[in-house]
Amino acid sequence: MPAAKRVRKGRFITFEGGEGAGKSTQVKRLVEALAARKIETVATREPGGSPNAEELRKALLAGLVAPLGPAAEAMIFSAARIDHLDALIKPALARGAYVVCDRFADSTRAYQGALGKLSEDFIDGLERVTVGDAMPDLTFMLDLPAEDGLARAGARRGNGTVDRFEAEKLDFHLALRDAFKTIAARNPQRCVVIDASRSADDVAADVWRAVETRLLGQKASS
Ligand code: T5A
Repeated sequence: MPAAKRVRKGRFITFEGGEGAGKSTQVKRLVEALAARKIETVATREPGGSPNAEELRKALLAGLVAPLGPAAEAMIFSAARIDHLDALIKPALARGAYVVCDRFADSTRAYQGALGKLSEDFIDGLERVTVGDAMPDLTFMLDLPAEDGLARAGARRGNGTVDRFEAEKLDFHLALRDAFKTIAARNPQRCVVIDASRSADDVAADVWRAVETRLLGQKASS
């Protein structure tokens, strides 16, 4: 007998982009807008989002996995993702909630895949076994010049220490922007590129328009 088709009652939305692009700000804004419509919404983030994945986040952002190379780093980000999906994302979607996540699999494809020079086959395979059919319904790529994003992240951090990825050189962040744009161009049905150099209000308005057009009012798909 064929396996029963998984029914996704909720909707899965992710925000992607470089450092300081405004992802956390927009996750909060979207959650507030959905809550105002009385839609159950779960805000979460990667790496992290579940207790086990938050432990792995500490090691990843402290740079403890970096010496093992980008392939190992991609696998640890993916291990955290498996737990996050099982413990939080899939149960929330199954009960009909909207899940809004700050970074997801596209970050592995951009940071470890494109910037770490891993092969597309490696990343495709890893994504398939990690995420399977749980890819987002809608992904916002917040796009702005790398220098501006790093300046925003720096201003917010104040005198605190930079994490493993913020510490990379400017060339890394310039290439990262291109990597996210490439992902968006290859997945136009899922990804919306938003000019994130504008005010948070303008960005939030574009995000909401896309959510209304692409998700609200549609019937949940399988
Ligand atoms: N990573 C992650 C991988 O390498 N592989 C993976 O698979 C995954 C999942 C996570 C790191 O891990 C890497 C990528 C990352 O380097 P993190 O601490 O979660 O690290 O950091 P980021 O995701 O980069 O998030 P940041 O906190 O740096 O930036 P955000 O969330 O994009 O930006 P936000 O909203 O915090 O805003 C930054 C500042 O700018 C202001 C805010 O008030 C804040 O002060 N701001 C604006 N200012 C002007 N105009 C706007 N429109 C603004 N929007 C926000």
